[in-house]
Amino acid sequence: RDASEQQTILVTGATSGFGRAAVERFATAGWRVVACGRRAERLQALVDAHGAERVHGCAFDIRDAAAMADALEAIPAGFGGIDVLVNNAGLALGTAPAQRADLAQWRQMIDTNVTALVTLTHALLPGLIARRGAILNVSSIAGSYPYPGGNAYGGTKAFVTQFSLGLRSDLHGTGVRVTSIEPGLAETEFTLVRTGGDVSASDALYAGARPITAADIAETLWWVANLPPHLNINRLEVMPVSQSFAGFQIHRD
Ligand code: NDP
Ligand code: 8X3
Repeated sequence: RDASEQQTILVTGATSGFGRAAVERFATAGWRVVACGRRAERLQALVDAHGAERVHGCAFDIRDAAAMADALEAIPAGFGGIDVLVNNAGLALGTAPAQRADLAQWRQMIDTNVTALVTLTHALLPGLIARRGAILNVSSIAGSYPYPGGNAYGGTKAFVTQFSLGLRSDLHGTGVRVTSIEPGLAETEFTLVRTGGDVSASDALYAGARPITAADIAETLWWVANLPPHLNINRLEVMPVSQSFAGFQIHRD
């Protein structure tokens, strides 16, 4: 592909946080963006800000495979095929230890972070291969480093990372690039969602920590997507300087 050719990126979870910042970053730079999420009014705001020829909003619940297929079908022809897929939609629900966790919350995390991600990837793979495109999966440090209360959420992100590496292996020779982006502490609506809307818990977590911002991750996605085509970032772990590692816990009788 000619480097000057306009490209199309599909971003899931585009109504908030990393996804919305990525839409802003790529649309402002002249890419066509397919922006997905449930909150239609937020998608419309992105369309209004950048123009319908630049941003197309797809409002659907990513856990609904039929709605996903309809939304993909409805992408205007003018957007062409998808060159870059950003699998970003996702969530953590709850911080309770496994023995007190809510099974419905576990299932929602798996349905969203894992099942929907593989469903969308499966649907778009033929086109991505034809276009020698790229898949950028938003995983998390929670997929590598366990912490109390991280249980199923960490499990979903370990899946996202390992699935990314497996895709890399399967796509060998196709020219398709695959990256697992693994952010640490980042201030978005993530903690509001995790805590069921507890503003003070969210504010307390980020206070004084200078966390990663949504714009930081949008810039990371931009960098990865615009590398020379012979380079692949396999995994990229990003933390704020304020965050690092702590030790194991030891229980004594
Ligand atoms: P936000 O809560 O700000 O954004 C999450 C996005 O996911 C929203 O746009 C939301 O859209 C979308 N989403 C959630 N459920 C669904 C669904 N069922 N159908 C469609 N879209 C859905 O959080 P972040 O920006 O922080 O999260 C983005 C990704 O980054 C997630 O995968 C998260 O796990 C990951 N991550 C976050 C970190 C952090 O500390 N913030 C660190 C590491 C990774 P809507 O509600 O409109 O449907
Ligand atoms: C979000 C980062 O450490 O809160 O994936 O799980 S963490």
